[in-house]
Amino acid sequence: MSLILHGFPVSPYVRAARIALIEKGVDHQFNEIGFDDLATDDYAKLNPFRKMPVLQQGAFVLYETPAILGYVDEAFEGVSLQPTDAKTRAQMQKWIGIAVHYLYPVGVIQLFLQRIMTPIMGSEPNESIIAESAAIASQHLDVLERELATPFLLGDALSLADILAGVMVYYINMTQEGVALVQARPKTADWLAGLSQRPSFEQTLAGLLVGKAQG
Ligand SMILES: N[C@@H](CCC(=O)N[C@@H](CS)C(=O)NCC(=O)O)C(=O)O
Repeated sequence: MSLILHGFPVSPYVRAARIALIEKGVDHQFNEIGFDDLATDDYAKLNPFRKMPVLQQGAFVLYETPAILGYVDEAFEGVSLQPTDAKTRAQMQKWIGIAVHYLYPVGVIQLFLQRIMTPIMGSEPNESIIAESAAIASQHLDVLERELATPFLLGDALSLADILAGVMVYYINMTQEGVALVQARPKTADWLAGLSQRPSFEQTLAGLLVGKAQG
């Protein structure tokens, strides 16, 4: 049964799902859609909340990125992207929650959107949103620096937590403010450098963002 991932490549959630599919070695098709497509009746049938990504496997349609990541890991052969013991698994869920509830709304939706995407769309960034969000992102990255194991968030093995949190920090690190924050935190900088060099991260950098990193 063919597997299709629908999404716009700049979206960090879409990128995380693509990275998981690549890390897992799952054969799939990436259907690139734009934000206008989210408003169509057809898209509402795939995701009534009109967000991306959506994973489609025949009649099986799945939205919500953490659910997609878990399904990709559990439904297919290949290296496991989730720990098995209860405590480490709970830590993985914790980092997925941190990515969704803290890193994304501040570091991506405010800092990255204003500093990187707003100029790409031809507008002036809002410097006060940038200053405020960079200050809060700094606190988020302090937690990461304090709790990060090496070489991955949970220790020896790449997990779904690295993929989702890693994509968010990758985008924060594209901004000039974010580069300074990451470079001031050596464990975070090493972790992100390691992830960024993986083929899955390299292959999923959206064309629109190539050459836009400010570091
Ligand atoms: N809870 C959703 C969030 C996904 C999400 O916010 N995607 C953004 C792109 S990064 C989106 O679809 N935005 C479209 C919109 O808000 O209109 C998930 O886990 O997949």
